[in-house]
Amino acid sequence: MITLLDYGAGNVRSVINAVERLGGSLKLVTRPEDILSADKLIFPGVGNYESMIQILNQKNYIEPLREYLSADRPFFGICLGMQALFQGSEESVSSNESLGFFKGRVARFKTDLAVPHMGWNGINIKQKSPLLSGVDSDARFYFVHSYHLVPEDPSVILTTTTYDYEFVSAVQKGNVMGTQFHPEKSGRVGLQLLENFIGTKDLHAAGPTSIQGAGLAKRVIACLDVRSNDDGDLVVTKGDQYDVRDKGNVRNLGQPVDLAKRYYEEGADEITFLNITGFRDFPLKDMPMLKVLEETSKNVFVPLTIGGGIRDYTDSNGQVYSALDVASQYFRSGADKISIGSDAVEVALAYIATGEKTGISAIEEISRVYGNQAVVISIDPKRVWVDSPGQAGRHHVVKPSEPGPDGKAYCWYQCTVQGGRETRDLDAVALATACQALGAGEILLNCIDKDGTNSGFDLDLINAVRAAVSIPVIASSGAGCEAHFSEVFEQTGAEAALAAGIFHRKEVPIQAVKAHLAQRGIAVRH
Ligand code: 1PR
Repeated sequence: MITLLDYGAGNVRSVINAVERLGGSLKLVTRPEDILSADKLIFPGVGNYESMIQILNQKNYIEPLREYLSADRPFFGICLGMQALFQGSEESVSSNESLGFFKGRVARFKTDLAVPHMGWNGINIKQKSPLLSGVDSDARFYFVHSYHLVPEDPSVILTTTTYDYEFVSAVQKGNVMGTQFHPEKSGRVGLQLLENFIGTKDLHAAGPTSIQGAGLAKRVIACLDVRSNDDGDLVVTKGDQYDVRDKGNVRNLGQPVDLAKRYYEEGADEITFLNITGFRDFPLKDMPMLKVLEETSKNVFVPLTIGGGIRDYTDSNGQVYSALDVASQYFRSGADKISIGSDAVEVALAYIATGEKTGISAIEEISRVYGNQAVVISIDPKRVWVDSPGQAGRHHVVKPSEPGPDGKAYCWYQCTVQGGRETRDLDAVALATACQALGAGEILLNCIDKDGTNSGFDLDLINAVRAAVSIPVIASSGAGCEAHFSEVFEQTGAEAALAAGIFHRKEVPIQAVKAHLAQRGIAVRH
């Protein structure tokens, strides 16, 4: 029996699903006594260190956890759950006590690379531990974090990982261990690691070793635009420049749960669902979408993002729901990240106008509770062509290699809301910058002009936004062949590339994209 410590934030459903997939039975900690009666304890943590430690203190979990750990009983901390084992974090400003089982602290990444460190990275193994049995040297795991461990005692280091510099990515002392990466989100190899923890009686490491691992991979993401068709069935659809109707009917390219499972099996590094009519239908009434997430997360062990309709909402009875309520429901149903489109534009406009953070916008509230890494901003810009940069006013202008209509040489990228139906006086670079300042952790950068055209990503747009922010950027819209992926990774700093149409229509399999990237010397996860 596995006992799971759920302190109420983040996506514990993924861990539950992974343990159940491995045939394990699971019990949740609901009282401090449950900790001491556990046979094996898993502590998954996502989000903010400070709020995690606060909750552990409020629930009186600190003392029983210390007692459990000091008796060398099997413990597996994931991400924040591992960080809690140390004496404190730069993320925490209060004097709340952490577990202090290991000496050392948790520090923020100091790098010019994008932070959070997000994606599939390798591990350099330093101890012969049964936890890592069956893990190949070229294995990659899913990381998502802005802070990393700085242990005082080098003998507790189980693995390190390189992100600009080498940092400690897993620790172990006796039966107590933890990983910065998320095994429950790391596909087959992650399940192997969890199985090792669950199924191995003696987990003690058998001495030092030195096995060099792989480096960070570029991510290939499959995107599923989901909406109800005219018969009321929830289907995966796909637009041409956001027009999802063909001869008047909503295109139906398959069932969301089936397609997500297919892409997971074919090697997608992440799956993104966009509930494209979420701006007009209240998502918490749209239970099928929550079901889609629940079902998908039972079979798909890579990160899931969900977007559409994340905003404050008042229903017909006057009941008020905050964007945080909507997001929380999505996280409980199996999402690892949420994506905000229309609401982010309105919030950014207000922030730019006043220069003040309200502290209650969707971006701020959700990132405060679930962490920046859980908040993606989906940008839906359209090109506006001008003769000269001066005609674009204060907007960020680029000079694309090909001129636009009527020979106009410059363009800026105007933000839209409601799936491109309305425009706002805001450009994509300004939106991305404002959202980062408000606490967003990643940018999903679409381009309406390119969407569904199979003509390649908009490299000018991606370069402009990438240069303006220090959070990861996902290039999206226009992928038509394998070479478009190498082009975007070779000519821009995008951390990930997303495609929809070519995968749905089976024109280019995900494996073919990855094989092509590997051939070009671009690191990918196989
Ligand atoms: O505004 O917070 O409710 O979120 C709505 C979300 O739905 C936004 O993320 C917005 O991008 C998305 N959306 C709204 N309408 C459409 C539409 O197509 N009519 N889909 C839409 C946008 C997503 C793209 C697409 C890529 C790749 N499509 O990410 O998947 O362009 O396509 P391709 O590879 O076939 O070129 P809110």
